[in-house]
Amino acid sequence: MKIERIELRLIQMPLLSPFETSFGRTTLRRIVLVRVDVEGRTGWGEVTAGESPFYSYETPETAWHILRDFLIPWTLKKSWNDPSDLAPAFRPIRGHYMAKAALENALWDIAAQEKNLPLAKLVGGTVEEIPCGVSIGIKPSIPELLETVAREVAAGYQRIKVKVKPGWDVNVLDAIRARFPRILLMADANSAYSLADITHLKEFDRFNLMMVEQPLGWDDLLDHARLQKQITTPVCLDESIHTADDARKAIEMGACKIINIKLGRVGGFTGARAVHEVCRARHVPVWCGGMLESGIGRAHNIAMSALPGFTLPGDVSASKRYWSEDIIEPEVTVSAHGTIRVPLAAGLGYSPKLAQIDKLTVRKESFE
Ligand code: OSB
Ligand code: MG
Repeated sequence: MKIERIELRLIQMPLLSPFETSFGRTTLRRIVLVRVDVEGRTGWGEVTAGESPFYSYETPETAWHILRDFLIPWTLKKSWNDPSDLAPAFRPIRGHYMAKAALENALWDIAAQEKNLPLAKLVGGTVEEIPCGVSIGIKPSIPELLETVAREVAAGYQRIKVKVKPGWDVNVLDAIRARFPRILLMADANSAYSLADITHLKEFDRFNLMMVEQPLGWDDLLDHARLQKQITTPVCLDESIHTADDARKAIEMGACKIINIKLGRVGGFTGARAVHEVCRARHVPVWCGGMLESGIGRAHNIAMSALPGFTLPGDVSASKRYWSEDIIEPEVTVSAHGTIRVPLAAGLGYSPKLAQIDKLTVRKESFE
C-alpha cells in the first residue's frame, strides 16, 4: 500500500466520572488519534497513553514527538505490503510502544477494508462475541464502591475488577465479598506494593480472587516470581509485559499465571499476536486490558479480543460507561449477559464520527 497522507489529532474528552488508580485520578482524557489515507481508504488508530507518565513513561506529547519526528517520516518513505512489516521497521526505536501501535493499528484497519474482512478476522479472531468485565476505580467510600459493583453486576458484566492500593485493599475486598460472595472478582494494584508487603499481600488469598494484577514494580519480573511462590492467588502481569520475549521470560520464571494484553503497551497487533502465541503455547490465559479508550481504541480492542487465547473476560466495556457521546457509530454496547458482538463489517466495523472528532480536536498536523 502507498500511503498518501497521515494526520495526527489531539482530542480532549471528559470522562463521565473520574477514574482513580493507585497512581492518580483521571477526569479529562487527552487522546492522540492517527488517521491514515491510502488509495481512497481511511484507517484510524489511537494512542492509549495516559495524560501523565504514571502508568508508563509515554504521554500524548511523547507519542506526538515520536510519531511526527520518526515513525511517520519512516512510514511515508516506503511502500508497505502488510501492516505486520511496520513492527520490525520500528524496532530501532526503543520502547514508545503506544506511539507505534497507533500507526500500525490504523494500517490494520485499512488492510481489513482492502481485503473486505472484519478486522477481527484479519488478525486471526475466531469468536463471534467476547466476554466483558469492568474495571472500577478507587472511590471516595466503600458504600459508593459497593453501589458501583451492584450496578455493574446488574448490567450483566461477567467479572468485576477493583483497583487497590495500601489502605484501600483488604478492607474493600472484605466488604465486596460480604455482599457478593460468588462474583468473579479480581484486584489491580498498578504496582502499589513491594515484596516488603508480603505478609499483607498473603491476606488477599482469602477472597477467592481470579487474580491479582501487577502488585509489584512496573518493570519487575523477579520479585513477582518470588511473590507468586508464596501466594495462591494467580498473579497477572500488565505493566511489565511489552514483548513476546517479556512474556516468555515471565512465564518461565513463574512471575505470573495470566497475562493482560494491551494493544498499546505491546506496540500494536503484531506485538499482541506474538504475546498471545507465546501464552497460548504455554497454556497461559490472556485477556484484553483497557486504557480508558475512545471508540477507536475500543474497536481495536474488540477485534483483538476475538483471538482464541482471550479466554478470560477483558476490561472492554460499553461506550456509555465512559462518554456522554463516543466518537464512533454505533457506540459499543454490551448484552445483558456481559458480551460484545464482534462486528461483521469490513475494517473496524464502527464508523468514526468525523464531525464529533472535529469538535473535540484541539490540535492537528498532517504529513504527506
Ligand atoms: O491498569 O488496567 C490498568 C486504566 C488506565 C490505566 C491503567 C489501567 C486502567 C484500567 C481501566 O484498569 C480499564 C478501562 O476501563 O479502560
Ligand atoms: Mg492493570
